[in-house]
Amino acid sequence: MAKNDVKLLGAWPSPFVMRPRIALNIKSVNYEFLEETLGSKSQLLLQSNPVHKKIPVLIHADKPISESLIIVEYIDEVWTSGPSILASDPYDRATERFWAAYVDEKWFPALKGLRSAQGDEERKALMGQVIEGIAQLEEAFGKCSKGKAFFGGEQIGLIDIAFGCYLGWLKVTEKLSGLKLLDEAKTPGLVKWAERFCANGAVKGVMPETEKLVEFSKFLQAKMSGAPPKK
Ligand SMILES: N[C@@H](CCC(=O)N[C@@H](CS)C(=O)NCC(=O)O)C(=O)O
Repeated sequence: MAKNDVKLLGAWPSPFVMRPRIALNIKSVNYEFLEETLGSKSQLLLQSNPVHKKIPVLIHADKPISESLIIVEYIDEVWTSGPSILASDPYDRATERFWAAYVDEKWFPALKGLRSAQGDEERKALMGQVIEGIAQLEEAFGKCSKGKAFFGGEQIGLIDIAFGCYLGWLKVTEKLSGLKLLDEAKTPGLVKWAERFCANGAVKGVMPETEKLVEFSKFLQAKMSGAPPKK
């Protein structure tokens, strides 16, 4: 597959953009990474994803595909010679899609909400949801991994990609709040899983460094409030 047959519109800090990047790495597919500039949208993005106007967008042989989890499934179905990302068993596949939807629809919105929470009460409620979600994911990890390295078993699967891509922002939240969210005592499975996921060859090069993300988060915060970023 020629590199210019596969293009990915994205940006380095986006957890959603990491997903197709990891999937393409798993399948050893070369691709051109076209970085969008913060605060503006390229013509190519607007014409490729006119409905949501969001990244990531995968452009394969001039055809655009949007929505990170849909792109990951597309990659899995097109490049079948690489390791499978989704489970072959229909029940396991349904379970993977369930948890992938859970982290996107319930868990990450609570984590993200912490950034703009108004007052201690709202912050406490959101933190409670984040912690409860992590406990549920710890339990899911035990059931899905069946003692193996990843939610997907021996290999990185859909839940690993969906949840794992939020680890950078989870670490930023830990740093800025001073609270440990993945904790040896309460979530031993996820602590080890997170280490393995971040060290995996398909992930290492695309997982942003926490310090860089912390700086980016401060920059975003300042941009939202109109103030210069704090050093
Ligand atoms: N559900 C989408 C979410 C994508 C998303 O929120 N992308 C952000 C970057 S992290 C974006 O493009 N934001 C620009 C905007 O909202 O206008 C997916 O999974 O791909």
